[in-house]
Amino acid sequence: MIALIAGPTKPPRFAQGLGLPYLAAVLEKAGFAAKICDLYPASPDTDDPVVLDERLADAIAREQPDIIGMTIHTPEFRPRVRLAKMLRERLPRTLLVAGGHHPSAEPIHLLRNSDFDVCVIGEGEYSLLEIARGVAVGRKERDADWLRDIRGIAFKQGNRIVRTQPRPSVAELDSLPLLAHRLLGLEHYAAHPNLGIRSTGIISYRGCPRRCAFCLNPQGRRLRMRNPALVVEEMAWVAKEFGVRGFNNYDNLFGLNRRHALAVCEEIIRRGLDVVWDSWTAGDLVDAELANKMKLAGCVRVGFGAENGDDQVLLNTQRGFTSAQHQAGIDALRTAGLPVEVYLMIGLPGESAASVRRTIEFAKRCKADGIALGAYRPYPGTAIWEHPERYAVRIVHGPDFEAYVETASLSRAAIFDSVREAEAELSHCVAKVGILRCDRYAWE
Ligand code: B12
Ligand code: SF4
Repeated sequence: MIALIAGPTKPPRFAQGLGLPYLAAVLEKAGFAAKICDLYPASPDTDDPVVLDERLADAIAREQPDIIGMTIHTPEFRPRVRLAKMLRERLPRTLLVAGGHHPSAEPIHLLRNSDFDVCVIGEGEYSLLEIARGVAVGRKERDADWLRDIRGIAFKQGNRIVRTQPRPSVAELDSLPLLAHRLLGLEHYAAHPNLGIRSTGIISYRGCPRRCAFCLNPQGRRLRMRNPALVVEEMAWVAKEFGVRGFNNYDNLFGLNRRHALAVCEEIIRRGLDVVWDSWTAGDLVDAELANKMKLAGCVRVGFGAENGDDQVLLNTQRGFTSAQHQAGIDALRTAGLPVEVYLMIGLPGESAASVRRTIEFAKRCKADGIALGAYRPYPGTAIWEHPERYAVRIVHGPDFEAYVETASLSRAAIFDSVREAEAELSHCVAKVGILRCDRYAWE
């Protein structure tokens, strides 16, 4: 059996990633038993994350899995390494495999500093399947040479770390089996605040050719589209099979391929599907036609990663659009009757008091239904993390990939003050303003 863990939380929880259901579907199709552990075992007596992890580790250990796969996002580095240690203590011979954004960015460091045996880099479906096949034929030695034949991984071999050849991303998304939603137990999730009902994710394509300097995307640059009819068929199947009519569209940017996005909307409309969904897009991608089709197809909320209101900061960040383009997109969506929530980050390359002012003015005039503000946090594997000097920022590193950025003219304190001042000023003129990320680390 293969146990798969994403960031486990106590219920109620309203969103779940699609990485594990995709991995589990491929494993099951090949005949392996898989289990997804996304929620902690019922523990009404405690909220202590260490105790919850202990209980999860106990529950998994009872099942004696052959492999445990775990998703790691960078901010979750410390608790996931702790959980891996608990699992290793209970299951000395089980292969521990890490995947997702953090292992894709820092596989060598993770293997050197944790109990994980293998890191899967990039999309994990076929690397994990090959690992499972190897374990199934008795290749259980955790540091054995057989892992060398598997592309797209790094693994421990004695004191050395071996990194294999990169694996090309999944070419034919339509060949992937139906998502293993069944293993998530969708009935245990709460209503999604954006939709007002229970929901799950949906993806119509993978990959992103853009090069935002703060982004690491394990899906790679190559755009791969799913057949729109199959995307909509999946939505219909989820609604029928699990009674879930809400969908969070996890396309990196809905509308990146305009014809494809229109085709997805048109197919939902043609089939008369009774679904609601939210999505993320950018200003240069939506116009009146697409916005109207999205509305007709059941879209009820759009998130905009505008990031900043200053065009030079956007240019420095290689974001690929201007604030005027964003405004045009927001206008098109709102005219179509779609609420728009704009996400803004302060502290990107080139940020100054003047650019913060422009961001606040943009937030005031853009007429978004909600504004979410945050202080930019750099992540490993991104261009800014790798080459801060090229972006004229200073990265201050703490333990476990905790880090912050200072620009030539804004210190950490000034960036925090700017976020708070922006929130205070905007709360007078925008219906919904919130701070998404603006916390000091324990070591600061
Ligand atoms: C849905 C989602 C969530 C959901 C569910 C998360 C979960 N635990 O599954 C919720 C809302 C809970 C969430 C929370 C957080 N998230 Co989130 N989330 C997303 C989102 C929008 C979609 C993820 C998804 O389903 N993608 C589609 C699937 C198919 O791709 P995938 O997840 O990358 O999985 C593939 C590969 O990565 C790999 N893989 C992934 N896991 C594993 C595991 C194994 C064993 C293997 C072999 C392979 C493998 O194979 C998969 C299939 O090809 C992404 C943005 C995005 N567009 O990806 C952000 C994103 C992943 N989240 C992010 C972050 C930072 C967080 C939080 C830490 C935020 C916070 N500060 O609290 C928390 C952490 C939660 C947690 N406990 O783990 C960042 C990660 C950045 C980074 N460098 O680490 C992203 C990229 C958003 C961003 N740009 O900032 N998130
Ligand atoms: S942040 Fe930029 S590069 Fe990353 S997925 Fe979104 S648009 Fe693409």
